Formats: sequence, structure tokens, C-alpha cells
Amino acid sequence: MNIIEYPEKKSWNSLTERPSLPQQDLSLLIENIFSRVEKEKDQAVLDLTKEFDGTTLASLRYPLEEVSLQDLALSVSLKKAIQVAKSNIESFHKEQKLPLEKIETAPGVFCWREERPIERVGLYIPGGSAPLFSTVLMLAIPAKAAGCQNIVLCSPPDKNGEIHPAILYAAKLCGIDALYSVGGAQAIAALTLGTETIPKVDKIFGPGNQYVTRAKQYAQQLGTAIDMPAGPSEVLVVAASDADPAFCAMDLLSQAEHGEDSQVVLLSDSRQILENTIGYIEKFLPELPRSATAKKALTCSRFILLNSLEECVEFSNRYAPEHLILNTSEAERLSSRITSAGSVFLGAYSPESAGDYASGTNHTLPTSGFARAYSGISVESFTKYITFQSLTFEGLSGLGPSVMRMAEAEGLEAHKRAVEIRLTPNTSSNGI
Ligand code: HSO
Ligand code: ZN
Repeated sequence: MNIIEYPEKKSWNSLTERPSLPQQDLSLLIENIFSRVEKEKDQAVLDLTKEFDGTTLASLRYPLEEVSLQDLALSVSLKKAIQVAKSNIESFHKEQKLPLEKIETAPGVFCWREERPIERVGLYIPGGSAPLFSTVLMLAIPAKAAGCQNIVLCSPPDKNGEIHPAILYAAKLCGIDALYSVGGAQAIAALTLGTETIPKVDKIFGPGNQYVTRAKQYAQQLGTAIDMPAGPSEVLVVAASDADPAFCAMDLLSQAEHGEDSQVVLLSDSRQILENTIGYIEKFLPELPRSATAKKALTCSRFILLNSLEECVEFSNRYAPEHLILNTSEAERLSSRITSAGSVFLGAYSPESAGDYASGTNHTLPTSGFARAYSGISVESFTKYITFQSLTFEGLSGLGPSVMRMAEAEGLEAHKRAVEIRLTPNTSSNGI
């Protein structure tokens, strides 16, 4: 972990690049899975689940209606924690609905936008060593707040065909309509194409490994919407000389422990802070159960000394991090300078973990620099907008000449006459 000192701005482009991972070409494999699911539907999904997850399922549908929140094998403290998180995430997301505004663009010409929920949505929750049940809350709560009619969830079964009880708890608590014990590319194929058991959906959400990510891209080509392009998780911390380096170290480690390909970046205008943070990382790393993963991720980390906090924010804007922590008492002042980031954490007492779980904001965020153009998940991700307009006779009389003139210039006579016929007496009553 070396410190890069005062890099020239012309080298910033390469410093803001994400490490490129060797990409396997999975296209053939993914196309093959989709074509099997298209032809054999449920049977293909069952066979693929046996192949990839090593379990033979009696049914793809998990009987969520038979699950009792009380009886689930989870500690009372975890159940309570999930409820606290749910309540905060709900409060934050419920406020995201925009009020309806009718705009009179010209006298008698009324235009407005109305929000409608996407009817059928599919949520994907990966399994693995640490199933991220918190993501169930982050996807299901905005979906409910948007008013989606049918919210289904797919998650891979373990070797015994079971789903992690915390995923069951969160799914049941959030009122998921149906749960399917299916993972990987076969889950995405089933949600895209539909099978006897698993419904075809309009939009697919959720993180996943490279197979899931490629399958989502393929689903998009087939006309099913997806939430956003996905890449490895990342955090960028800006630490001022008044920051506690132990806090910075834990924030960086909390992202590094997600996966070997996670990226962590620390920027500071103080050499001391950079050195001390590295010292604390070395101290804390061996104490972590996932130290091997975090250690791998740290090989691609960056520690950069810059001239001022303003320059740190300028660098961060170029990098466009998924998470940005401003660990300084000047965080509020600096925040107005931020132009690209997924989610921002201000001040010493705002660790990324708070947003990952329970403060209320969403943790499904754009990675790999996509924050330059994409936003994280919100209620809006589960809705679409329909535009409406209503013109009075006077409205059309005022606007008509402009429309007719433009239609004429584009050589579209019927467009012109659709206005003229309404404005000129007798042109409509000549009979046929
Ligand atoms: N940091 C992850 C979200 C998460 N963290 C889930 C813990 N659980 C998203 O970037
Ligand atoms: Zn996290």
C-alpha cells in the first residue's frame, strides 16, 4: 500500500480507472441457458439448478405463505434490527413520490406527467457465503412504495434446497408476492422468458456474479428492462487532517471485505492521515474473518496525497465513486462541489455501513464510474412516466399556426391538416 504523492492532473485519468479484470466470454453459455429455458421452461430451470447449485428441487416456488415470521430461526435481535432498517428505508423512500404538476405551456395548452408503477418486477438476491438479505429490503421497499402489482424474488437454494432464513424473513416482512428458489443465469432467463411457474417480468433488479450480470445484459437485448449496469463495489474516502485514521481504515476495510475485486481509494491533503490509515489497516486486517478477501482487494487500492480538500473532491468527481465518504468537519461545505457519486456520507459519524443497512438510503448504487450518468435505485426505478396533454379550442387556435408551419416544412401534410381540420369551419363537414 504505497502513497501516491501529488500526482499531476494529466495522470488522473489513469488513476481513476478501475482495475480491469480478465473477462471471460460468457455469451455462448448465457445464450445456451436462455435457449434451454425457452424450450423446456420449468424442466430446464430444475435441471440447471441441479447442475449449478447441486440440489434437486421438488418445486421452484418457495411456499412463502407457509412461512411464519415468528417461527423463523433468527435471533430476536436480528429480527428487530431488520425492522428498524425497514422502517427507516420506508420513511426515506415513501417521500420520493413527485407531486403532480399541470403546466399551461401556452394559453389553453395543458401538459403534465403522471407516474405509473411498472407492473411486474423481478428481484434477484445472490446466495453464497454471506447472503445479503439487506438487499431484499433495498429492492422490495421501493417496489412496494411505487405500487408494483407483482413483485417476485429469485434467490439460489443451498445444497439442501433451502433459502437463508434472513432472506425469508425480509421477503415475508416486505410482502413479496412470490419467492422462487432459483439463482444464476437461469433465474434471469426464467424472469425474462417466463416458465410454467416463474412469471415473465417487465424489469429485473439486483446484484449478482458475472453470470448474472451477463444474463441481465442479454435480457435487456431481448426487451426486458434492467436496473443498471453492475460492477464491483467501491468506496472513496476523503479524509482531512482532522479525521480519525482508525475510522478511515475501517471504512476502507468494510468495502474491501465485500469481494476480491472491490476497490477502495483514500484521498487526503495530509500525509500523516494517509500513513496512519495504512497503519490501522495493517493492524485491523488480520482481525477480520474475511481478511483474505479484503487483503486481495487492497492490492488494487489507492492512497493519494493531494494539495487540498477541494482537489480531493475534484479527483472524486472524476472517479465518480459508488460511495463517497467525506470524513472532515468541512463536509457540508465541500458537498456542494460534488458532481458525481452514488451516495455520499458526510462527517466523522457517517460510515458507509449506516447506508448499507439501516439509515434509510438505498444501497443499490452505480459502480465503475456509472455514477457520472446513473442514479442509485429509488422509487422512480420502479415507475415510468406517462405524459398527458389537453388543448382547448383556443389553445389549438393559438398553437396551430406554429404546428402547421413546422409540419409543412417537414413535408408532412396530414400532420398539418390534423390541425387545420379542427380550426377551419366546414373542412370537416364536406362529407365523404
Ligand atoms: N456495500 C454494498 C451493500 C451491502 N453492504 C450489503 C452490506 N450488505 C453495496 O455497495
Ligand atoms: Zn457494504
